[in-house]
Amino acid sequence: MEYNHILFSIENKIAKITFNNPDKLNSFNFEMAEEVQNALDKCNIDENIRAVIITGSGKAFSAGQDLKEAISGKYQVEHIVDHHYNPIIIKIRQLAKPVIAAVNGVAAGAGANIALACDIVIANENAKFIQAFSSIGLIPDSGGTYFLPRLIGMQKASALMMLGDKITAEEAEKTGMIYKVFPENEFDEQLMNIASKLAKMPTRALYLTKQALNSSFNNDLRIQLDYEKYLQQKASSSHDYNEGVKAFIEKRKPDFTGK
Ligand code: T3D
Repeated sequence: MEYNHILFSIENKIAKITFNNPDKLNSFNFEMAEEVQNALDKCNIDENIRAVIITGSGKAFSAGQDLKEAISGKYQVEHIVDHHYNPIIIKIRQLAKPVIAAVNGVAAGAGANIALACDIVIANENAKFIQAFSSIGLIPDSGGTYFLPRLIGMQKASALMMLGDKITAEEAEKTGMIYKVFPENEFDEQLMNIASKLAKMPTRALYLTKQALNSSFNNDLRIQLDYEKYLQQKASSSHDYNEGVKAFIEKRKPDFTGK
């Protein structure tokens, strides 16, 4: 597929998907949503990729749905949600590699919630997060009502979603909505440090960790313990488990292959 609304690159086992519609703050139209899904599929399949970055070009991460497309009457809202956002969220959660949201600027509406679906969310100090939906008479989608209360608690999630407040990256870090905020001049370097570290880690174990976390809030303790046992057995049959233990005993750095 040719990409006209995103940039896609692979370097040192790290794939980067960049929303690239900066004049409209990287808001999502039909084609862009398809391109993002296609790129996520590539990241999942390509064994050479061991970490994925999602970010935006220009001053925004993403302002969510392109509202001009939304009111054009071309598509039903439910079709947009079904076609654009739900598959993106599922693909991120099922992707067998860690996904980092590098929130370089404002993240609003579905843009904010796509970031929150990622495994690790970091933000530039100038970034802002806005559950912008209530300001235009919509409800939060793209998994917002699933992830946000789990990240920051029901009360704060409910207030942010109803009031549509803009919160800073610093506040987002404080509330546990995101992992870390970095100063603008350090952001790219810190992002690459995290991505490079992840790309050298036991990818399979990271994926199994993600699977455990995906079901953590839906299981009771006994079922989750059983699921951990099942996933741990799988992890222990990997090349990287063998290598990790050998390296520890031999007092050297492990050379993980991701298998
Ligand atoms: O079909 C459905 O709608 C269902 C799906 C819903 C999913 C959703 O994501 S709903 C939520 C949609 N997003 C929003 O409501 C956010 C709208 N944008 C804003 O509130 C503001 O732009 C921001 C707070 C994000 C940033 O403000 P600011 O002052 O930094 O920038 P700006 O001047 O508002 O925007 C710059 C340009 O981007 C401007 O274009 P112009 O006037 O220079 O030609 C603006 O119109 C455009 N832009 C920003 N967001 C969108 C957009 N164009 C289309 N769609 C957008 N979402």
